[in-house]
Amino acid sequence: MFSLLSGCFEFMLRKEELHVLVVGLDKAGKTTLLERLKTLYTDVPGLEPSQVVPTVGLNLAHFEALGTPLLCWDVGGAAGLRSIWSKYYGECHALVFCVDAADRGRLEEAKAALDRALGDRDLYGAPLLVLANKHDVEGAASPAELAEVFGLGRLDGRRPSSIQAVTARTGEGVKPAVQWLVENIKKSQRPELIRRRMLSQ
Ligand code: G3D
Ligand code: MG
Repeated sequence: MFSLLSGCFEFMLRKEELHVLVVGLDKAGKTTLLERLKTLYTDVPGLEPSQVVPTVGLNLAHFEALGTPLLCWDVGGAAGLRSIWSKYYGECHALVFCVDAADRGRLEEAKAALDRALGDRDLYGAPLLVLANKHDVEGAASPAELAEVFGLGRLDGRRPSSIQAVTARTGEGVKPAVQWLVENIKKSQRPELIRRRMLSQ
């Protein structure tokens, strides 16, 4: 009886893990970002950028930030793999869309991939964080430029969104981005929505 009660108590006090899906075109820097998250937030350093290889399956980063456990997935971004993204939409609390801001030649392709993702109703209400990665490269597009290209101002008010410059290779800008994610997921209706969906299954 005691173990049952203590088990229930532990369950009630357990901190909810936030699930963040990281997508974007191939070579945008998603895996480098995940490895940087491990280095910044855990005792086990992630891979150095030179050790990162193109993603075929799925990469995971599990860490705690601002007292909150987070699980980030990075799904491959090559054209043939993008159809897999939607399999994870229903389970994620937020979407991170990673962009190679230095590759202006692929911004329209990135916009098309982002538009397709945002049109999926399984992502309803999920906060969107667009990362303008490779900020270290001279001439990389600024967050303001990307916001213009992606038309982020037109998003409906039920989806909190932000666009932030980061350098996944060095970790610059990553901690403020994680802070935005944690704060905005908690403020959003998404945790409650996912909880209800899980209970009804
Ligand atoms: P992906 O997982 O989105 O496909 P990767 O992308 O993490 O594999 O990164 C693709 C390439 O971009 C890698 O270079 C990686 O080092 C580089 N990259 C990632 N983040 C940054 C960054 O912040 N700045 C710069 N300058 N480069 C970055 P290679 O040469 O291995 O292809
Ligand atoms: Mg990858």
